[in-house]
Amino acid sequence: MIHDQPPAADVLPAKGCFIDNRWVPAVSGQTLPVSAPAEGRVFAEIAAGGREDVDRAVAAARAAYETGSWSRLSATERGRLLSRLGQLIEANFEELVALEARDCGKPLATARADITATARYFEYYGGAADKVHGEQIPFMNGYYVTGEREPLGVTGHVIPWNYPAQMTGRTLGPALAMGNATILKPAEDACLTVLRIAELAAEAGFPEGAINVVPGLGHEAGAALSEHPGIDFISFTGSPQVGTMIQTAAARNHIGCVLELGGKSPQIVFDDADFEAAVPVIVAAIVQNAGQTCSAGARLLVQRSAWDRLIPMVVERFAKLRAGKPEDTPDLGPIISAKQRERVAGYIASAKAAGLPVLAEGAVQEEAPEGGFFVPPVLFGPVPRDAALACEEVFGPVLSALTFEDEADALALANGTEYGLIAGVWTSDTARAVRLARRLRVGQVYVNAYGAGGGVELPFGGVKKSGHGREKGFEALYEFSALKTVVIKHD
Ligand code: TXE
Repeated sequence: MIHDQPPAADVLPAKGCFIDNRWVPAVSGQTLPVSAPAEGRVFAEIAAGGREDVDRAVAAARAAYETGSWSRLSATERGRLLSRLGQLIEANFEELVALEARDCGKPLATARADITATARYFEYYGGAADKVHGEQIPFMNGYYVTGEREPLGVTGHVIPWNYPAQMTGRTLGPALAMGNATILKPAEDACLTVLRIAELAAEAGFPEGAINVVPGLGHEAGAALSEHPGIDFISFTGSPQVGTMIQTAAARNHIGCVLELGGKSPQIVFDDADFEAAVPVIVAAIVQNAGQTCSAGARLLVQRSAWDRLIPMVVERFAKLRAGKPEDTPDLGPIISAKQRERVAGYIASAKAAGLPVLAEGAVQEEAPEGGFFVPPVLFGPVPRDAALACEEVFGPVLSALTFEDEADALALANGTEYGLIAGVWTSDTARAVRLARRLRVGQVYVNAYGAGGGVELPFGGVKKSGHGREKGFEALYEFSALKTVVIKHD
């Protein structure tokens, strides 16, 4: 739905596209409505950016890169600006929390954790900017050889709606730290904090063109950015289907990309595990952000000999879960949109129709607004290995419990989906934990813990259909830079 009429009085008006540190309306003059998921009604509008807006943003970033207004600032100066942005995010904490909670429907506690992490991303990459050292390479006598890390140039970033603020810090932080000029296409379903962070970046003193944001639809602004011949690299987080398009476009332009495409991550529980410690983490890892987390622990793999002891503990906790609106301290919020709610509810309905046993079902709080996009959380089990719920990403609060016999079976089951993002192993046998950590085909393994993506410092990304490349941690600084070898003959 595209608007070209002024918004209603209680609807936040569109700010525009953020190009060269200024808000400019989309060239088309059109806007998009944004719904508050807990209320099920439009509460804001954003610019409907398109091809021409992306052209302008790429030109602005290219200028910041080529003139050196951004790319040739010293690494220390870039780091200071990133740290200042982190401080401004903290200074505007409550405003950003309220905006993120309303835009995504997240419980306030989750929004607080998200904005804290967002500030931390800028702080971390601010500190890291001048600590990426080159190297000196031993070579033939008479030669002095160095390997130097250079920015890639102009980087494109397409992010989803599940963690708009965090994802902005995660992807822009390392790209900017290395001296790239950036264009971000946030998701049309939720991006108000992203737009606010762009304003704060201008306030922090980032030069024009270093950070540009073009909101809009995926097949318009997103496609225009990913296909643009003026970008040098693209980072994408979203669905595997769109990931394929992004990588295809990148291949046509002969540029690199990093893709983070979700998962069906397992929590593997052996009969020697500490169940008391495991159960709260297992439940939290599927209801965090209403299950709309790429690294949600969506498969609970339970050793057959542990099933009768573990499952009642999970059921007891799961049945108490309540979905509700951000202010009512619910265990989980709504799904992001009517479309995504249909998708999640569709998985639940098909599983029930196929006769999959429901072990526990949570509820929606009575105070939750009528039109909100709520789905009560459901625990299914035992789920057959070939069921859709055992293999496909639902992206909602649906936990599938499956059984396994022994370590070899657990490994085969855990590695047996098309995805490979993260995994949790619960056991008191350290040798077994190490063997599994080495053999699980994923990007992160947690032992007796589960991080749902983990901290800012931990490199993150997948294998197989979960994508490739790494963001977060120091590794992202290498992802957003290129190594240049310089050979100097001195004798
Ligand atoms: O994703 P899309 P959707 C998975 C999850 C979810 C499913 C669909 O399983 O149920 O994907 O979600 C932009 N060219 N994940 O439809 O469409 C879009 O505007 C360029 C997992 O929301 O991939 C948005 O900014 N860009 C995931 C971003 O891509 C395009 C998080 C993601 O949207 C585009 C989200 C195009 N042609 C969904 N089409 C994770 N890994 O965390 C869309 N976009």
